Amino acid sequence: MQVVTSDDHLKHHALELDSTTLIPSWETPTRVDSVRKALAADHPFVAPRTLDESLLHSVHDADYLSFMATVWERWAAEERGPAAMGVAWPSRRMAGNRRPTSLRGLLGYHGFAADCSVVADTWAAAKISAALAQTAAEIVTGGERAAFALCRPPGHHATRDQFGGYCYINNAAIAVEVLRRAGHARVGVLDIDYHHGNGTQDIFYERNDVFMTSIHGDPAFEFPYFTGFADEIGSGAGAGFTRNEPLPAGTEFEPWFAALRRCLDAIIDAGCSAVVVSTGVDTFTEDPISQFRLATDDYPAIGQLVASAGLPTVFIMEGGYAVDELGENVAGILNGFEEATR
Ligand code: SP5
Ligand code: ZN
Repeated sequence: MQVVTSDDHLKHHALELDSTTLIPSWETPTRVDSVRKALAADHPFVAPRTLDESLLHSVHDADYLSFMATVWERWAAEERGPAAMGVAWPSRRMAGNRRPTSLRGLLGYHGFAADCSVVADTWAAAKISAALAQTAAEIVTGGERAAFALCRPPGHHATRDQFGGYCYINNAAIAVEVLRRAGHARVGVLDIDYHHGNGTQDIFYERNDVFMTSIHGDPAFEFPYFTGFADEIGSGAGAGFTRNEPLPAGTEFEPWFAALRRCLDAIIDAGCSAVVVSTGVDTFTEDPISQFRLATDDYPAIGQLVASAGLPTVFIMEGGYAVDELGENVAGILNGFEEATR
């Protein structure tokens, strides 16, 4: 399977508020090395094509995009330290709809979590990451059965107008848009990252041309805390086109895989003609920030099941923070998929 990858992510490494300490983010540049090392022998690496900026505008609001393009310049001009981040967010008992003009105000308005910040090279890296997703989707619309975008930074937490959860541009949504423009009338999203794909859900919540599914740590105990409950099913034209599978801490492979079957069946039943897999492997038992118990040996079966749907498939890298085993776990999914399609 072609793997779309680039070195342009390397200078992006944000700071995150972990408990009470600002630390170098768990979402590290070394993650890409781990995945490349595990894929190099069996999969060709290809470079990204030029980003089609109109895709960014399909997925994100114009005022968000213009803020993100200039936030670092503004932050540096005010000399406020190594990473730009919010300190206050418009929340339930505030009016909240007025877009601020101050830098601190905008950082709160266009962000939603203190696990995420902007450094000098963040926006450049995020745009290349989106180009990786675009390219993988174009490889698939060009006739390949599947492709993998080794995206970094990840994307599934980024909403129409907010960064957070280590995500700035929603790469999975970019891939969906490429597939939609190429004529796929309805696209399925299978979000298997340990965390709820709140951004992807937000972007497609009122649409019936995208069937969004997510399996994740129950927001009753896990980030992002406020979305991903089973009763979130879409609204308006999109009612019935979102499916959430929140699962308890300590979930083992068998119940997790049963949820995956339900999600894939729902995507097939909805008549989707292509699928985007938000491929997080922070479901791994040794992941340092997560609480599911999948083993390295479990990942090939995931790829096999996805392949059984018989659909053109775009795999997008999301989370996974056990860096030493990250590559092997991703390779398990991709190799399982390929073995099933051979
Ligand atoms: C793409 C993705 O997987 N984003 C995940 C963002 C989760 N951020 C909140 C993590 C909180 C981690 N606290 C763990 C404490 C361990 N010492
Ligand atoms: Zn995650």
